[in-house]
Amino acid sequence: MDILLNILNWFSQNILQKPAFFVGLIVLIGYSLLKKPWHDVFAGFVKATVGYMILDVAAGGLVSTFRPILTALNYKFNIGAAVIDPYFGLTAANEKIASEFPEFIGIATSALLIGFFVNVLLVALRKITKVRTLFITGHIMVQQAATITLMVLLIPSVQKSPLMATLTIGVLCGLYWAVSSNLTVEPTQRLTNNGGFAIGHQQQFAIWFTDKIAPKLGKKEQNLDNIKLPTFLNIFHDTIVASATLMLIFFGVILFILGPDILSNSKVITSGNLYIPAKQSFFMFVIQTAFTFSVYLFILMQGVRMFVSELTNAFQGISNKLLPGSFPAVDVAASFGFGSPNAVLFGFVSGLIGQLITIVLLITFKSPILIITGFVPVFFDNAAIAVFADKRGGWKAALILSFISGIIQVSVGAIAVGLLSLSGGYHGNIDLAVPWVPFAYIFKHFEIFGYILVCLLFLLIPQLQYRRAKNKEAYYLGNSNN
Ligand code: ASC
Repeated sequence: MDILLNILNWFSQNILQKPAFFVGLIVLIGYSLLKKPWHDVFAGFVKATVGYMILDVAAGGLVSTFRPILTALNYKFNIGAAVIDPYFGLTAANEKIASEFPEFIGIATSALLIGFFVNVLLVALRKITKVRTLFITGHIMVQQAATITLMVLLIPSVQKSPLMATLTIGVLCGLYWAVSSNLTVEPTQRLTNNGGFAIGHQQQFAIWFTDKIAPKLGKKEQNLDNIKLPTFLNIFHDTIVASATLMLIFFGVILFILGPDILSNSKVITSGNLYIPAKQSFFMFVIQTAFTFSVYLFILMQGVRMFVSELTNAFQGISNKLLPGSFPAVDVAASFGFGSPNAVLFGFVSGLIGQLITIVLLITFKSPILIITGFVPVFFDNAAIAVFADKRGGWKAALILSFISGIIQVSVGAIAVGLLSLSGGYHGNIDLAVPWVPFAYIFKHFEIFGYILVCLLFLLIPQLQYRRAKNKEAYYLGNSNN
């Protein structure tokens, strides 16, 4: 038993929570099953792992450069509030568990493993469950397991025993990972022209909704690539030019409002890459910071291209031989390389405006809970929503849906902070607003029956998806017309 536990722990810490190696391992297994020569198997493993590590570098760089700017804005305007960002949310959730439920420390990690195996089981039984996707984004699973732990602990009977808590949380996480990513199969196949992967991140419900509603909000022909710009504005069809210019205006204004004193104050900027080297002019610092955005965006796309192409080829081995008709559900950034490149920026800016307006409203109406924009949700969620929306309903759909998402992230984030009595932060990503905050209310009011109800709802969703699929055989192939 001990040996088994040690193996599971090793797997969880070194593979499951390190998605680069997880993706590498899947490629290795996939190519081996396809009976590729060993040197191709090795090359695929290296390219997929390194590609994912490149994506990590870029995502980490974006987060560590731009998150402190938002924190500094909070300092300048003296808003003592919760930051909606999964890393702040993870810290806040862990602190709350440590102070109020000390005997439950560490259960989120065991729940994570249970959740993963529940997901594998649901895919293995896909003929019955209709679930086709395996969620493999480990760093996200860690964050979500912590937040979901707090939600499930709203149920008094779960608070009685750590074992009961671990099982209930694990099963619920597994159901969410499997079912939510399964919802993104068709939207992602449409976006990527049958790219062979799904999304396993923090906005699967939002992507499904976007894919359904976007065609009603605008015309797909009027997408961001097709917009006719006056000749000189054509330079903005280039992502590097567009992102650098936009960020120069956008963060330029914010950085000038903050000024060099705050930005070089080590008490305010406590983490990340952002600091003003003593000899650099503030003006040049602003330009450099804004351009850094384009650098990371470019790196991100490069990494995505590398690992996605290996993963999609290799997964054919797994979906032909091991788990027929299954898809890997990966980081949402993988979708950024498809559709219009400018949709990423467009969604970010539109979502941010939605968030800022809502924050001003919270302040104006003297809300007891204030929220501060966190970089991860406002960028990754809204960029993804715009990419999917633009593909199906053009720029209008992208604008409207990422704007609404910004409003929901802040307003429902504030409700979550109150409900879970958190201090310092909340997870903030769109799925952790809707449907998760309503679910948390259901747990609070209907207790264990509420829990059972939510589990049943999760089991029902793929059944409905299957029933509505026009072509049942193609359902397992992720046919984009379904
Ligand atoms: C998240 C999160 C990250 C980023 C990254 C995007 O939600 O926690 O680190 O998005 O996964 O590529």
